[in-house]
Amino acid sequence: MKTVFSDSQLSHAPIQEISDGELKPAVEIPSRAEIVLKTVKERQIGEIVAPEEFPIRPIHRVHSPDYVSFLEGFWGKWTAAGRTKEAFPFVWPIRSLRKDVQVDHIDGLLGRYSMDAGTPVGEFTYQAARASTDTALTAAKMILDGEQSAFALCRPPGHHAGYDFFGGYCFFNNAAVAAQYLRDYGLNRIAILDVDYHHGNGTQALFYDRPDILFLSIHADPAQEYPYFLGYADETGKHAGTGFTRNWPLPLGTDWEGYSPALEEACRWLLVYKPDALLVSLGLDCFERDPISGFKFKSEDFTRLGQRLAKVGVPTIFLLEGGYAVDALGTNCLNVLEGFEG
Ligand code: OKP
Ligand code: ZN
Repeated sequence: MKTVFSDSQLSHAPIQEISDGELKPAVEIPSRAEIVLKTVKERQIGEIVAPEEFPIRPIHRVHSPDYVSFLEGFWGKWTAAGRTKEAFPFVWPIRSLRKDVQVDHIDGLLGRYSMDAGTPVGEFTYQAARASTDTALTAAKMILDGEQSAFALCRPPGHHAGYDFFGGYCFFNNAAVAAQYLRDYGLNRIAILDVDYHHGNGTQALFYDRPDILFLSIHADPAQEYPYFLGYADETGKHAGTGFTRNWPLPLGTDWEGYSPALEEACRWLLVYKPDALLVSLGLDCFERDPISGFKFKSEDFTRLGQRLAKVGVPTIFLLEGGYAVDALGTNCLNVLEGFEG
C-alpha cells in the first residue's frame, strides 16, 4: 500500500501542554510522524508519495468557513497582540454565557473555536493541519482511482476536531474531510471505524444525522477518560442517521481479549452496511505503554487488528490519529498495516 506524507506536517511542533495542573512536555510531537515514516521505509510496504495540494473547498464541506479563517489568521492576530509563545484557550462560551456576540479578542476567539485547553496552537499549526488534510484527501483520491488500500500518515490528528472547533490535538478532521470527499466524488456509502483509544467526538458529531456515513468507535469509556462528554453506548445517531453511529466504550485496563468482541461486533456492522470504502481512524494509543492511555495492547495485537480488518474486504484508508509511545509507534502502526496486507 502507498503511504502519503509531507514534511510540512512536521512544522506544527507543540512544546508544552496543560495537563494535570501543570505544563508538561507536549506528547503530540513531530517525532511521532518521523518514526512512523522511518518504519514505513524499513518495512518497505510501498511507495511514499507527497500529498497533492487541495483547494480549501473539501475542508469547507466539513468545517465552518469562519473557523477555517480563524485558524488561518490566528498567528498574525496572536503576535499582533504581543504574544510570542504557543497559545492555549482558557475561556469558553458555555452555559449562561453569550454565544451570539461577535468576539474579536484573540483570547475570546480561542475559546469560541476550541473544546479544551490541552491543545497548543502555534505559528505553523494551520500550515501543518492543511498538509495533514491534504494527506487524507490524497489517500482518498487513490481509492477513487482504484487502489484497494492507502495509508494517510496524518499529523496533526483529526478525530476530535468538529464543525467549528479544535481540541484533543486536532484541528481539521482528516477522516471526516476524506469521507465527505469520497461522497462528493461518487461513492454512496462510507464507513469510518475509529480505533483510537479516545472517542472520536468530532467525527461522530459531524455525521450524527446522516445514514450515508456510518461511524463506529471502540474506545476507553468516556466516563473515565477524555473526552468525557461524548462516546457513550446510547449514542446511536439521530433523524435520518438513527442507527448509523455505534459506540463501544470499554473499561480502563482493556486488553486484546476484552477488545476483540467489540471489534467483532463492529466488523459485523461493516458487513451489514457494505460500505464502498472504509476509513480507519488509526490511533495506536491502545498500546500498553502509551503514556496518556489505559488499555493493554501488546505490539502483536496491532497485527491482529490489521488482519481482522482485512477480512472485511473493503477498499480501506488508514489515517493516523493518536499514539504517544513514540519509540513503539512505528512498530505498532506498521503491524496494523502489514497485518492488513497479509
Ligand atoms: C488525542 B487523540 C492528559 C490530557 C489528555 C487529551 C488527549 C487527546 C488525545 N492529562 N489530553 O485521540 O489521541
Ligand atoms: Zn487518542
